Amino acid sequence: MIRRMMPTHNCEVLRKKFRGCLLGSLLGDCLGAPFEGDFISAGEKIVIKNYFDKLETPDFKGPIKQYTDDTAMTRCVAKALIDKPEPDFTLMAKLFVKEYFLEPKRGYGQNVITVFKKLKQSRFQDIFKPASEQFNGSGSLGNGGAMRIAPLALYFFDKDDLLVDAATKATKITHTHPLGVNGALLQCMAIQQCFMTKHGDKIDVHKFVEELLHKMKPFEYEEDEDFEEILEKPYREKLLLIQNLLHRTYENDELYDEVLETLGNNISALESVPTAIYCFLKACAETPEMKDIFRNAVEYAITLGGDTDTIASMTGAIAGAYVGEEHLNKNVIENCEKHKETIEMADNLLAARQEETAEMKNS
Ligand code: R7I
Ligand code: MG
Ligand code: MG
Repeated sequence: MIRRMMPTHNCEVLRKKFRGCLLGSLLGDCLGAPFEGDFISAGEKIVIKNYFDKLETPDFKGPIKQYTDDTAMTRCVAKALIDKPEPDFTLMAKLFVKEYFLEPKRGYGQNVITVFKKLKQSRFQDIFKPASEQFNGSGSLGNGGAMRIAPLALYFFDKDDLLVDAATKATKITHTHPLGVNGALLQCMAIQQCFMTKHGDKIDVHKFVEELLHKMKPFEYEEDEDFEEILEKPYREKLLLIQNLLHRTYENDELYDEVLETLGNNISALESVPTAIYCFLKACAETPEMKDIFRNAVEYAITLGGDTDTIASMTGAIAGAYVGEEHLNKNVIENCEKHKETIEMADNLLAARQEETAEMKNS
């Protein structure tokens, strides 16, 4: 039985972690976007390292790094919670659709656009129906649910049941495939665990994975003892692979290839959420100084290539919830689109959460 320590974060720490998580998600998206779909060669890894070094140089100002659909949708989730502290998923669906038609060229997934169009045409009558019709009725298994889930993980950080329910519904507006939903749940739990870690404490990476394995159990098929049926536990299998990878002492090139082969780097939730978790844990295991963990995690995520904006964004949300705003580079933040609005949004989300808690106590 894994017992979770409740954090006794003071207001200052809460604010740092809310900001760290949402800024982390924004930075990963903005920095990863230029490399989306790329295969990263050894030479390009150096280019990415130099790119980070340059952005971290005090007063360096390049063209503002633009965010993509990952951030556009994350902002909608946060806005829905800020406007209606009792989660309103119809409002969330309306915000997704409004945002998409306002700025359709943010690199949305090919198929999710059909969902937006159907939602609009049906006037949001049944907000889960269009998504359930995707891919001949099996629903999308893309990472679009997981990539935008961070605000919910923050908002319900100490309310497990509400978090699971809300994250499931928020995901099912566009992704009803169990792999799409469970990917979002796993991402939520990774953020939540980072959030719950006492500020400044080191993470035990193996315990971190153990805890995720334990929490994912109710959402994946169980062994049928009578019939010895094949277990279907894809996310837990990925978590076991992460445990193995964290024990590896290979040279980096070999390890890199193994990460790509076993965890993956593509647009499906199964081959991107565990990868993001690994990027974070690898950085934790290998980085002595707290101040370097965020950069090392996000830089590594981008060097994996493939769905770089999304994997870096999910890595950034996890790492940012752990280290807090103070360990994200100020100059990098200032080079990203809507960074000020993101800080404001994090503060408003925290305020909404605190108001909701106060109301619950008074009722
Ligand atoms: O999941 P989704 O929102 O896409 C997110 C990705 C991120 O990388 C963003 O940065 C952006 O680039 O897109 O959008 P969907 O359209 O639901 O899914 C994305 C893609 O995954 C689809 O276009 C399909 O190619 C693939 N896909 C599937 N393919 C086969 N069978 C998703 N579900 C399935 C499936 O069930
Ligand atoms: Mg994107
Ligand atoms: Mg992407």
